[in-house]
Amino acid sequence: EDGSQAWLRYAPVPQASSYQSLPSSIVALNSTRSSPVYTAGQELQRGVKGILGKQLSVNSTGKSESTIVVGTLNAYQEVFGNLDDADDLEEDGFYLSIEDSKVLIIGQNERGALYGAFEYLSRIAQEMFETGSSISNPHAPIRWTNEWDNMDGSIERGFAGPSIFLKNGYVTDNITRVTEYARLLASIRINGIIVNNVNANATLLSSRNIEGLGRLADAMRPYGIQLGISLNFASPHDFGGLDTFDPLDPEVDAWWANITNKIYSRVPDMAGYLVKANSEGQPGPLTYNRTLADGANMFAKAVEPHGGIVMFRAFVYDNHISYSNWTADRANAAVDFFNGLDGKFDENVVVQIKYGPIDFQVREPPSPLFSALRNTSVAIELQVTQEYLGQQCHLVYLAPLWKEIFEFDLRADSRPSKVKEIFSGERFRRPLGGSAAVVNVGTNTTWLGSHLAMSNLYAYGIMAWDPSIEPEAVLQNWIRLTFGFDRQVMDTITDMSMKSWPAYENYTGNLGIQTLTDILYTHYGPNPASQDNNGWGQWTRADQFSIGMDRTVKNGTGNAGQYPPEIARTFENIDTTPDNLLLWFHHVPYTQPLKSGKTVIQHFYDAHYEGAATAQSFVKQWDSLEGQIDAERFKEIQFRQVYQAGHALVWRDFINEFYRNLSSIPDEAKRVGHHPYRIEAENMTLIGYRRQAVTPAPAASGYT
Ligand code: BDP
Repeated sequence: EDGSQAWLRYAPVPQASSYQSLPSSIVALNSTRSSPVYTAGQELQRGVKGILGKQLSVNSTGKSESTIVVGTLNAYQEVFGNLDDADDLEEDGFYLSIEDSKVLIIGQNERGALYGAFEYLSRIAQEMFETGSSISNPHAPIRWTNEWDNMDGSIERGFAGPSIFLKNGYVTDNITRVTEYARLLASIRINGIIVNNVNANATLLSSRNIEGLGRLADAMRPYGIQLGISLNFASPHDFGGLDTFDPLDPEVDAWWANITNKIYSRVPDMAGYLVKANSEGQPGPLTYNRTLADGANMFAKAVEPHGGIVMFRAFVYDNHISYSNWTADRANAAVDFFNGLDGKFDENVVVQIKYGPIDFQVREPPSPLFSALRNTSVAIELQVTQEYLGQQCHLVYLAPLWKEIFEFDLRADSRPSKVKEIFSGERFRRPLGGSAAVVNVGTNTTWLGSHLAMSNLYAYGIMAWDPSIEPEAVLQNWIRLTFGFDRQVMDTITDMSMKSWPAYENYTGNLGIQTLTDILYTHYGPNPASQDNNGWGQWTRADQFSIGMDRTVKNGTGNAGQYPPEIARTFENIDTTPDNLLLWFHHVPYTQPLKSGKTVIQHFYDAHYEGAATAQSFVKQWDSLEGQIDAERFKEIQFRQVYQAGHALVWRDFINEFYRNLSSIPDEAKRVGHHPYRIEAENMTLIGYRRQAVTPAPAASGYT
């Protein structure tokens, strides 16, 4: 078990033999090889063989009795007549009916039919043999991943080896893993992949690479997945040889139209473009005093004739803001930069907004931009790759974090306005909307570099389709599909996973202070000192007396005022701000009492001990599963858990020492600085060892 099959292992189920009334064949109502319906037929055959041990034939015609019929509604009705039960199908949706030996899997389109097939297989793989029929429609049309892959094959913030898409400056020749990835993503109902980094390199637009993109798209098409690419705004200048990239220059427009036509002639179903502009040194329309909307619309016009869309990132900010300015605030950037642009974007533009106002931190309120854009389609951006959240070396099950954001009610116009209703397009009646997750899979057989991290990818797809689902339920399906039916395995991995985000928050950065990692480069390991005194704006404003960002309107940066009035009032007032966002919105003395009665600083000390203790307990919990899980995955996960337990101690002591030194307030429990069982390697006399710098430095105590 090397992890490559993820949740699609199709392992035999214990009660296979008791499942008697199995259909005896499969009818897939399309035999074209690039059709997702054809894929569905093949997948059903493979899955039923693996799970139930029965070899079914696949045909493109046949009767509907004792058969699994899979196809689109149109194709079904042409052969078998009306199917009124499927009337409510929406785009990409499917109807699934299981009646003993007769199974109907009907998609609104071909992709939907494939999703239905995967749903059926997921059920039988979990021994969910109930009969009945149901319709499943997506929450939103856009359910994409973003991959931050560079042309040289490296991956920005990727933790599972080099790219499966790009190598040595070109699209890779070997697309085996691309096909496998498309299969995995189709099974969780993802319908688009952006294959290259948002910090984009224009050489992707060369003729050779366009041909390569064509090959990638060909590999994904049978899985109903559309390819998209990130663009570098300055391409007409840097790559096309023009002397400008001004979005309002007709020559620039023509250049984009031309290159876009060229791509579409090789990839006629390309999903569209993703654009990061005027952010972190990337070029953009502001360079020419044009608006962000001018920039986005230039691409929108180029893809519009082809039915493509433009995902325009809201992650626009200035990374040289002045720390000495008490009212400067990076959290204000998105609303400030998009101010006045609502309604000015073309209909095929979707503004892609990171879930929080800063940057994928362990705890953030939702971005206020979700409630500010009423006449613009939006999507939420999440991260499956654990950039600030332990980089797959720490177990952090992210679905509970996402769920909190999805369910957050922003109360726009004092009406129910959950974030999930905004990005689906429902709340402000937008035609487009959805989600994108930065995944950054690599060539490692586990895809993400860690077996347990795959619950995050699984949960992302399932929740993009249906955000109302509970994170624990999603997790348990994933556990059954990934590790089988053992009760202890189920209970243990559930318990570890559900405790993992709170534990990580506890031993990294709590009370809304952010993750406290090294901020300037690695985003890994404790480095609270790096947060302040720079232009990046992920500030804590910690000094010897007090800590936290004052984001109030009254005395601070005004960020609380970017939310609709009811929410703004909650965050403006220290008494109504939840403890877990206290330091996000308020600058307080270390002795400020929390709702629990503890002071801020004592909470820091206690939480860091608690979080680290939880990480220690994961090792024991995992060890108790020895023999219940195949040796390969058992050992690999054990290795990570032991590492996490050690690194959690580094985190705990580093952060506690840092704030004890800064505040000069001792830990009431007298623990800080007294770790009876811990001796730093640096303090020992070790024979045959020498001291060496560690990369990244904050991964080691004392940096060495
Ligand atoms: C930051 C990452 C950086 C990305 C940037 C982005 O550290 O690598 O380029 O976000 O999302 O979190 O554009």
